[in-house]
Amino acid sequence: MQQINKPYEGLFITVEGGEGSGKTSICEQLSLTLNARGYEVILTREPGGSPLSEVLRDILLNPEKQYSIGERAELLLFLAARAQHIEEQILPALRHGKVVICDRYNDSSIAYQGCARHLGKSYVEQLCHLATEDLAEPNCTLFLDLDPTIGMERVKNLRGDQFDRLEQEKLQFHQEVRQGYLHLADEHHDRIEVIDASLSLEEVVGSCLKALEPHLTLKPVHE
Ligand code: T5A
Repeated sequence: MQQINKPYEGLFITVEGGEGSGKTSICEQLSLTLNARGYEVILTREPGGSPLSEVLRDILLNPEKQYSIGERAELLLFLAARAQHIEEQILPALRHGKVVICDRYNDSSIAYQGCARHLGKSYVEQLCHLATEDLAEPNCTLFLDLDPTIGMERVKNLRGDQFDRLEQEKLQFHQEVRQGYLHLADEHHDRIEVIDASLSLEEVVGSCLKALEPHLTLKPVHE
């Protein structure tokens, strides 16, 4: 298969982190700020972001155990959701020169399925390449680093005991997710910015904008 190197003009930003690390809040704030600065921004999420991918999201996150999902099936479902998302949403937006902010992407699969589920980092990386054909590689990834105890406490304060299927995993699982991310950040320090997510939301937004500044070389659509 022909590999195309960055066949688009847009800017691809991904936001990563454990449960309750503040990704959704940060993605919304960044979208508002960049929009106000004249960029055309698409805010999207994984799993999800396209009609099929949202159906797969429901299957993957549903805490009611009407069916079991094995570890490999879980990985492949996340990747199927991503393959459709990239084709239908991410790539067209990047080709139109837009800024795409995506709440989770390949690094989530590597940290959760590769590291915390122990499927193996390089095995998951290879399957991520297969699913995305390397068509869109993030220009910058913001990893919101937070102690999982604090993250789960935030989720609990927000939603009570209504945890989704992955949030129901033990603390050890979430600690392994964090370690997985930290290894990735070490390995890809040119792409992944580690952001201290224990600070106030305002401060975290500030750190994220500072990290993004060097990448904001696109010409704003409106001044
Ligand atoms: N997954 C996903 C995989 O296993 N493999 C994959 O390949 C992919 C793509 C997705 C799940 O799927 C897994 C990972 C996840 O388990 P999701 O619903 O998208 O599930 O869940 P999360 O992405 O984890 O989102 P959460 O809702 O759990 O948390 P967020 O988005 O990180 O946090 P947010 O912004 O909703 O904030 C949570 C609470 O904290 C507060 C907010 O106001 C909110 O109440 N908050 C702060 N409080 C204090 N200080 C701050 N700095 C705060 N920032 C936010």
